[in-house]
Amino acid sequence: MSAHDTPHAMLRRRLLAGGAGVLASAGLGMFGRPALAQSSTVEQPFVNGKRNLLAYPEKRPLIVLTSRPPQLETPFEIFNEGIVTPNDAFYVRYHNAGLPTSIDGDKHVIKIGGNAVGKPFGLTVAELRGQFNPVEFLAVNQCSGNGRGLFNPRVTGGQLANGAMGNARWLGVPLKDVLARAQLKESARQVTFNGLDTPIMEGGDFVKALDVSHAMDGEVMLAYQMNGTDIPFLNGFPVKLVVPGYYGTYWVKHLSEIEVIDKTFDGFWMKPGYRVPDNDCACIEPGTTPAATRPIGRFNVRSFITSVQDGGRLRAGQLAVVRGIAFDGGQGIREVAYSLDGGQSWRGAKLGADMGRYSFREFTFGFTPEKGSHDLRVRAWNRSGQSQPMEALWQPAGYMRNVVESVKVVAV
Ligand SMILES: Nc1nc2c(c(=O)[nH]1)N[C@H]1C(S)=C(S)[C@@H](COP(=O)(O)O)O[C@H]1N2
Ligand SMILES: [Mo]
Repeated sequence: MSAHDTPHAMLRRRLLAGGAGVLASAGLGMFGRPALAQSSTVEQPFVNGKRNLLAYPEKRPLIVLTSRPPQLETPFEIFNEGIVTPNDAFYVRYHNAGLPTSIDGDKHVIKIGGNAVGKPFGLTVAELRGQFNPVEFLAVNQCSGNGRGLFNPRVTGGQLANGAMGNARWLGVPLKDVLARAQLKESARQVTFNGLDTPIMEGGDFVKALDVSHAMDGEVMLAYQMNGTDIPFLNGFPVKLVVPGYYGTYWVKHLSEIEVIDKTFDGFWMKPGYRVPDNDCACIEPGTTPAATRPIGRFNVRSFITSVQDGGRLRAGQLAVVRGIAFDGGQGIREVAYSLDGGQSWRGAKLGADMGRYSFREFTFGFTPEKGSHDLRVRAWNRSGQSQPMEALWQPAGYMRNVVESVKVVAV
């Protein structure tokens, strides 16, 4: 696809290719017109929370935070559709506005190099698919700032409710197997990851880094499929780094360059970007400054009711089956408790099938509400006993929210 194509021509080609059942390449008219006809608005659960819903290419209508680059949040009720988040509903997050508009999904090359490899090489996505043994697992991708709009005191940054997360089935190749071909030197300390998107001004290219031991753990994956099909363009087509249990910031999209280096990488998005207070809670008192920071890491424990939302209604005197999801950074969920009285008393919820320790875990509980209002809360524990705070923790970047949320419902 040439740079002269209009957004509409690009979109048409993608749709035509899809119709023929061949998706060798994909293109998006990124700054073309999303489906305005389907536009409507939603009210997010914080002050100044009115947002547009728009359907971008390959997406159903999602909540728009910014349109250039596209930043889209999943409407929360979608998490009640099932344990796997559909591709067309999966949230979208970019930092820089220079997005690729056309990528050949087979010929796209990932360059592997850096000063700590013995043998640099290039790998096409076709080779990635054909020359390695694939692995597949479910894993949650969650933005560090998921729930940032709910911080009190408020903080700057994308004002997200809790829809900047999703659970998908990732198919790809362990990064370890690809790096093995590059002959890492003794000096190897970190591995950096870059994608095709670029900043529109000097500096600020989105590059992330993992320690070599993490990159080589056999779980970090170069994914080329999401939920049994090509990764949607806006989620990183044709290949995305999957870092199970870790915040989405490390899950580099349109992955094009991997470098193994002999020092700790300190590019902007590792330092000062995406750091948390270096203490047990990754939190500080509002208005203070952290004494030291570290790069953000694994998810903490979270749980959500999905079958009814705050302000929702139930039928008085009738059994309500309440459903939800829980997840953590990779230990797996051991227990979910629920409270019908704002957190004063708790009982055990019933856990659904274990779909792997990086996946959402479903839970359910039943109760027959009396007429009036009820403050429902859920709280999860992972297999090492970590849980969620009853009072929200605070930090200046608005990362890692995991308070026990309150869902107030009225039974009528
Ligand atoms: N190339 C590229 N990859 C990226 C980013 C980006 O700006 N550029 N943002 C990261 C962040 S902060 C998040 S939360 C996830 C979001 O993944 P998604 O857009 O597929 O939902 O992508 C990550 N990977
Ligand atoms: Mo993010």
